[in-house]
Amino acid sequence: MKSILFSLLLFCATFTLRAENGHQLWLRPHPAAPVTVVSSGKNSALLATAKSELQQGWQGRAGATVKLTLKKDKSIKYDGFRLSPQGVEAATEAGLLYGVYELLRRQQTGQPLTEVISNPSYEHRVLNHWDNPDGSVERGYAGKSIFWRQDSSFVVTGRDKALWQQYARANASVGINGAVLNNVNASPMILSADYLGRAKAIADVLRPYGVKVYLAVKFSSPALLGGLKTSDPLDPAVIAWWKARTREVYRQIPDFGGFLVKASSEGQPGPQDFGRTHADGANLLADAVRPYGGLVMWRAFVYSPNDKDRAKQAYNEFVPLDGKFRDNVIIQVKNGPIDFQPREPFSPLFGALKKTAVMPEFQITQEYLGQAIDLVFLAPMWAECLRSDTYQAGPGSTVARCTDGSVYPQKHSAMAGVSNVGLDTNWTGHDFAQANWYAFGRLAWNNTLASEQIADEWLRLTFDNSAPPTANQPAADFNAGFLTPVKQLMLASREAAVDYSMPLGLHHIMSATHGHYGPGPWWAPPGTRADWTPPYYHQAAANGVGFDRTSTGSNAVSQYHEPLAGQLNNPATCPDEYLLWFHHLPWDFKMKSGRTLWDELALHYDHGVQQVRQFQRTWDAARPYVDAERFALVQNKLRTQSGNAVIWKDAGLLYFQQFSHLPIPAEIEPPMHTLEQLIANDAPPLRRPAGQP
Ligand code: BDP
Repeated sequence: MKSILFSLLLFCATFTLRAENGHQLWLRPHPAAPVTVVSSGKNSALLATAKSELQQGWQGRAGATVKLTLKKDKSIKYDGFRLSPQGVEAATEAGLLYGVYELLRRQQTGQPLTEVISNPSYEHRVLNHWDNPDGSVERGYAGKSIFWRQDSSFVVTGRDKALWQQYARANASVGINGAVLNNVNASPMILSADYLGRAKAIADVLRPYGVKVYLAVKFSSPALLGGLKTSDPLDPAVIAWWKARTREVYRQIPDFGGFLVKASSEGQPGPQDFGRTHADGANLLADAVRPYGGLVMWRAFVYSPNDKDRAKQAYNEFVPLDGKFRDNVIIQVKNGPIDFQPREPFSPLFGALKKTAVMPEFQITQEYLGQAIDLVFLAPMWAECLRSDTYQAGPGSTVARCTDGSVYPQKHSAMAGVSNVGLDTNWTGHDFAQANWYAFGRLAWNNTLASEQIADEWLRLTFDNSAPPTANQPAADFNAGFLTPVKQLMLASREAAVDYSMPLGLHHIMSATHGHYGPGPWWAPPGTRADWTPPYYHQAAANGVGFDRTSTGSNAVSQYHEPLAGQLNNPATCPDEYLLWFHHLPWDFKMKSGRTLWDELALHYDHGVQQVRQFQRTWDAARPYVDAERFALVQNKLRTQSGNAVIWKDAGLLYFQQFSHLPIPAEIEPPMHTLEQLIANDAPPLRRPAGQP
């Protein structure tokens, strides 16, 4: 009997380990205690979701009763809620659902259930999927699209629906309430009947989780799809076409969120093709969606090859249009003025548009931060941007407060994240990239949340109890043996990535050969647009390195408000992190540390590499607490990251050394490659973990 029991236990343990392929995300099932759920209001789909989540996940007292109460209350905003030991109160059904997820999260992470009011910072918390109609994903590193398929048969299978439901649930559990289903480099076909039909099917699955569907549209759709002679936003036929198409969208998806538009940007058509402004373009679509309560998210990611400093253009184009946009337009602004680099100062558009709603756009998919190979936890990067003081309306006008309605009156507020989700079993390629999806949702809900708390929650939910406790490894060790060191690793990971790739304000020095993964400070194939090549950004020469954006350079610094502009303009007061972003400085420039710029650069590069080595040790020591499958995947990726960090460091140092002619400081690890090797290797892909394309 005993031995049968033992085999059974062993079987269960093995099964538990085998099942940890990461697909459950932070929503791994736990045996639930019985609970009674009492609710006010009619039995809607959202309420049914809330109830079933409670019943599936209840970790509280067996037989407890939880009340879900719909109630208007001045202290509750949007889909916020009041949580108390009795249950959840909210003004909307979505609010009840978010309250339930908060309650379950507290139970699972062992936080007390005191009375709390929680309101979202932003009304709309939206994922942007860069998914193409053929199923490929632009800058996606986790497999094909979960929404669209190559075969274009438009048949919605049971498997599709199951996956969309899991996706919707994951979003709702962290407060995400919108999804743009297709790439900003949009195909006009997205508004055709077949694609709209599939979008409707997706919306139907996402709705019970409070996730609204949006579409990215191509500005020239009236001509390309509608066969009109023009797509001029002021042309009556064009206006009528958008109205009719929008009516059709809402007929299929009555709660459709609205349109996202990339226009007059990177070759995409836009109002400027017709001599019109961004406001003319955005307002055309805003008027079309207005009768249905829809929004237009209009991107400010614009730059042209002729501009002397790409970093300045968005501000130059959009600030003169402040106040000219309809109140259902939100200008979607990337966190930095260039393009999702490992570190950028905040975009000067934040706070500068005072009569126009502005929303931050973050990149969850790690295009410039190691893709699905490197372990990089992005919450600290986003928090750095959100906490930056713009001074635009006096001290304390942080990016967070300038976008969430605290500083400027704005009808709508939102935050967007470019999704890292694909068909991979674990959704995001790297198990730790799930933490970035999670962090985006949590920060969009609360834009002051500490990265430490986000990492803590995510680790507990994603890993706790994943390996059954044994006599040698009791569960109590989890905190000391796993949580504390791995949390440290996560919190240090972004700075490490900056250090081994683009320290001290360097930016855009990656190679395009690897789709922006590896180093390429030399990368400038003949005939390429200068502003797409690294030498445009690092400006390395015998007299120094860095982009001069000071008042005597491109003067991009003047787009920031005082006292920040003055601080950034002076190399003595500019923070080291942004030094080479704003200044071109001699190699022997004396840094705040007393070292020369060259030595400091070398130390940062080396520190990044040493950090990844430390991450490997930390992870190896965490082995007893992690199931074998996820342990091996992360270990393997860290190994690759470690090698590639050395490649980054060697490339940076050896390339810049050609200009500095200075020796590599003796205190750091000497290069393992030659520059010739690295440049020659720029063609084939860098080493990747086994099994990865
Ligand atoms: C860049 C990406 C490109 C996107 C573009 C955008 O490399 O694939 O289309 O951003 O945001 O970072 O529109």
